[in-house]
Amino acid sequence: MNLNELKVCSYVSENGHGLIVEFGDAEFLKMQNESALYCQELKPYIVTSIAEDKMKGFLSKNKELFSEISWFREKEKFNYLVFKNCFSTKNIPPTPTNDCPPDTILWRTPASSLLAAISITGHKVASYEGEMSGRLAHMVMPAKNSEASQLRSTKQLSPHTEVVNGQWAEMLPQNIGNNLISPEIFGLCCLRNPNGAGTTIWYLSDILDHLPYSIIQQLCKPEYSAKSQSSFDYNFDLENISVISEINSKLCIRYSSSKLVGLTDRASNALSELEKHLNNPKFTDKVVLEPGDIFIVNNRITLHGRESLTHEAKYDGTDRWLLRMYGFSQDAWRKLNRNPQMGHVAIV
Ligand SMILES: O=C(O)CCC(=O)C(=O)O
Ligand SMILES: [Fe+2]
Repeated sequence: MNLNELKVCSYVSENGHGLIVEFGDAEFLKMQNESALYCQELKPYIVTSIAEDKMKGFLSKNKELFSEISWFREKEKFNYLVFKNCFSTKNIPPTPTNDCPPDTILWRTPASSLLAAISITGHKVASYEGEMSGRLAHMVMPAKNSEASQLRSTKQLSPHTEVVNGQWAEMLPQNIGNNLISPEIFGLCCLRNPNGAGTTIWYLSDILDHLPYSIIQQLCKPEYSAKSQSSFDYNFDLENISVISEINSKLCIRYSSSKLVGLTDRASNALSELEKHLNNPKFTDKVVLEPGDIFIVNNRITLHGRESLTHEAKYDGTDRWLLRMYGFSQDAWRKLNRNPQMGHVAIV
């Protein structure tokens, strides 16, 4: 293949909420040599810069598209991006059956392209020490380590934002010590999805358009508290927070039906109204990720979940398999209290 001829096309999704970017040949991001040298769990920023340079090389030929991607979160024109055919799916190892990464470097090219895609949108990847031992790439697949993890990894996931109990970085001063900050975006990379299980999505714009103004006002009051999502090893309570806030003239949302509660009757009532809205199939959208896809989601204006995997999980290496990573704005990343040895791991 002559890389100069690599075609990249893009279009807006049917629902108008996503920008789809399709690479003409998935072999463009050859990372075999680099991935033998650098593990993204140990040197993620080196792997990111190599992979990002390659991806940028193709995308930057189309200035308009490149600008759309790099201003994706700030512009809020789209809730999500899908990069299709972003890596080769020829040599994908068997899907792991517990939360640990497979013992092979073959999954590193997909991981590198996820790093590159997050970086091209202007975000730094980072993880939390208190979640899955600080691993950068979270394995998302049916796991059978224990009954609890089996249930958690296969059940239908109701609408949530990632790290609902994290602060919004803009609201914190510098050097904030041990605060948990939530990522502005997150990315999923699909290695396998044999039955086409969908990632469900809900939009803040629909919530603002369809809930009564009095309910939105109530959701803006700091009368809620949130707990850690179940993938965290420890619980961190974040108290007296709002569900919806205006930051720099933009509205944003945090939500989880199980981890976020109202502290007053009026607050709980507003959450019930929001939940009713979210349960309406009319306002539930979904994206079915295919192997080779990367899905980047604006975690401030989008809620996400997942269809159930309970009836399809086989634990035989063929199950659905995604990688998940978090992306932080430069501001948030600078405010994270990071491990001096592992600069990408936030300490809380
Ligand atoms: O499996 C999916 O499609 C989404 C999973 C999810 O919400 C997550 O990993 O945070
Ligand atoms: Fe999630």
